[in-house]
Amino acid sequence: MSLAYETTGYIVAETRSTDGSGNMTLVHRATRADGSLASETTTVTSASGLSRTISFDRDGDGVLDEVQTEVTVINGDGSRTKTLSVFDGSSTILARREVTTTSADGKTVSIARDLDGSGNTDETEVRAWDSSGNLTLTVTHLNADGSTNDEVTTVTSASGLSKTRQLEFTGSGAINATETTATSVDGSGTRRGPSCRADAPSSALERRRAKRRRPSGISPALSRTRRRRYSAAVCWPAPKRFSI
Ligand SMILES: [Ca+2]
Repeated sequence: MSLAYETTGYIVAETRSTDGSGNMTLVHRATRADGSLASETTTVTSASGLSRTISFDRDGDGVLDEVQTEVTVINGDGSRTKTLSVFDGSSTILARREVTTTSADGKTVSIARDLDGSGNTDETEVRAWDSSGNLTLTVTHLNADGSTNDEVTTVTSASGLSKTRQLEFTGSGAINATETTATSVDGSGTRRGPSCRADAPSSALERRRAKRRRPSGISPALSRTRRRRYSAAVCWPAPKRFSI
């Protein structure tokens, strides 16, 4: 047990204990000057270290407000899958869940997020490094039926000097805009770009979604001026110049 004073004026005590099976319990208690409990956090870690439960009583009323569980499974191929679940204080109502799978070589990380505890995956994120160290990051938002709503893919070179971002916001798979950022290597550190190319919206759905991204200056027409304005709308942050 250790005692310490927090800047808030609470007295903080940490208690560690280990049961016969090797499971470790860490209790973190903050008490007020009058001895009443301000908050308490209990962390139970399994002997293997692969499973952990954290219980929060944030206001010290003796009733749990949130329970988090984190379970890691080592798969047959050497990859690891970690599932983080956040529940209400009763441990029964799921608030959100995140499942992260890391490949054995650590070069691919896939995350599936259920942002509202509905049981469906709302967002996926995949980070993949190739043998040269280039990183491809793909963030996909899913509809309730599991289909793709929109997707942004960002490729960053190993040097970090170039970045390409592709936006797809209809779920069709067709890229709606490509933004590239490059930094020169001439020694002066001059940064060029970003430049952005946005393809003209091909459907009413794309036009609506583009309009939602930035309400002004949207036009589905193909005139050069209007395509520039469309690029300005879909490329975010707004680029300084366009290549159309
Ligand atoms: Ca409470």
